[in-house]
Amino acid sequence: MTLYQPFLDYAIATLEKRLDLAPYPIPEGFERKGGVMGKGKRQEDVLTTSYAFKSDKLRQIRAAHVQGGNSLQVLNFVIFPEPNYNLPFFGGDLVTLPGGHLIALDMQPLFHDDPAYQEQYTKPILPIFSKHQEHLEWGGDFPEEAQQFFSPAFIWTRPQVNEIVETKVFAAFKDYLEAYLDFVEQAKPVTDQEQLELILQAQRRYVDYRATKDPARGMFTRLYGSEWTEEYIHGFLFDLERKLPQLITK
Ligand code: DBV
Repeated sequence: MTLYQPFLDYAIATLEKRLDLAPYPIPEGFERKGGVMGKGKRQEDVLTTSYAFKSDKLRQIRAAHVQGGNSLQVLNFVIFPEPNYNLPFFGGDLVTLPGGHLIALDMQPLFHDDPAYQEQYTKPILPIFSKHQEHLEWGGDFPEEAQQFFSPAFIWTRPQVNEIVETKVFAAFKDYLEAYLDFVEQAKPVTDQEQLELILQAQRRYVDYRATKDPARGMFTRLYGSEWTEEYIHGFLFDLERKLPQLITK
């Protein structure tokens, strides 16, 4: 059992329990990909597996799970709502590298500086945030241009030991996912044309940023080459632009 497998199992079980899930297509060749990292004695087999679902309100729920031994484990788990809901994105980036763990967990807002938006989607989770933040020290610097994509309830931490990931981070992950699904349950479709345009614009900005700045690009390119990597990023991990034609005519 690798470090983030319980997170993935919990997420899928919870989604199945709380939503009417349907499969979301994973392009051929991207469901499962093996590779090798490092050289000689340090050589490690690395396996990347992908998971994807949708529901009536959630356009794409997807996970990328990278398993490459003790010093390379990643679970990147993101939920992209249908663009006729003002729901935030659920964003989890759980990363273990030779230098240690790096954990990002948030409900990433569409509208960063909008008090009404924060009232709706940040205020209700502040108690959960405070409870977990107590056990998870702030992780320090992160890219300034990324700040606009995070909420005031952003959990960002670099735990020193596996045990913190297995206990405190896992507890936060569970609470955030449950709270997110509460938001999904309550969400009502937006019909105002102007609002719809703002939502789509905000979704595109977010997805474009993440596709362009994907911090995993280097790792994937070393493992699987740049052709596979670019297709994985634009055709699966952050695929909104490719799906726009279908969305607009819906
Ligand atoms: N990150 C992804 C995807 C990954 C992934 C799809 C499938 O978006 C993994 C894999 N994240 C990943 C890896 C690293 C990070 C780091 C492998 C380490 C990169 C390295 O050090 O070589 C949050 N993830 C990070 C960092 C941040 C995030 C801030 C540190 C990168 C840095 O300091 O430059 N999550 C990430 C992020 C956003 C987000 C930038 C922006 C909206 O939601």
